[in-house]
Amino acid sequence: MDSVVSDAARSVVYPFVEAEEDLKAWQTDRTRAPVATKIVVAGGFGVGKTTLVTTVSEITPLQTEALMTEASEEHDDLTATPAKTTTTVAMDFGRLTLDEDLVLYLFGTPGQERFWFMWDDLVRGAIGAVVLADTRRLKDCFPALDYFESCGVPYVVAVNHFDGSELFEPDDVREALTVPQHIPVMIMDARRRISAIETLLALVGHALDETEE
Ligand SMILES: Nc1nc2c(ncn2[C@@H]2O[C@H](COP(=O)(O)OP(=O)(O)OP(=O)(O)O)[C@@H](O)[C@H]2O)c(=O)[nH]1
Ligand SMILES: [Mg+2]
Repeated sequence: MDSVVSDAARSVVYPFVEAEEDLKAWQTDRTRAPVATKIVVAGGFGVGKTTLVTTVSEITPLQTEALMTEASEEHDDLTATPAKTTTTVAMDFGRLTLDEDLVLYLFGTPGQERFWFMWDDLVRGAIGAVVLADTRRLKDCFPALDYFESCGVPYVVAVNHFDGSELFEPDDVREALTVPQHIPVMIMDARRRISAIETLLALVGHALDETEE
């Protein structure tokens, strides 16, 4: 399978590698088994988690979408996403080969509060998480930020920019959410593959930085 990683992107995935001659033999051995990494995509209700996993997955993603009915009207605010008809009730699952020896397994969390009890299981063994945010409902991502801060899993904040919503600078979002300086904050579009892959690369780079310490 062709690698989706450009030379520039490779420097994000392998940030410590300066030049080819500095590589150890095991690093250039392309016959070894790929490293499988688990990444979690979290965030508030309807922020675009399922969309992101579906956009980047090279396999048909596993989805657990259930039709939304009038029964959940009082709980699930659809003002920002009126076209939304389904919601994730367990998880999303997809796979992305970043390089011949680096495979990401993506797990999307359910967004609704009543399913948060599943997060501990979904997050077990993950190298990091993408916390998706929507600037029209920033407070919805606080539980995810708190969760990853408290359990020490590296995370990045990705604003999924919805058409028609005001476009903010990453620094404005960082300030509004009081995200520490060393944590990447980016603006992206969960419907665009390149944009979503850039977000995942930023997370992998950040997770490597964090585990290096
Ligand atoms: N305009 C726009 N719509 C988007 C974007 N991302 C997602 N959507 C739409 O927003 C809705 C919500 O997307 P989902 O991917 O289901 O959100 P989710 O976070 O998985 O939702 P839950 O699992 O129910 O919490 C869907 O109708 C998507 O088509 C985006 O970047 N721009
Ligand atoms: Mg979903």
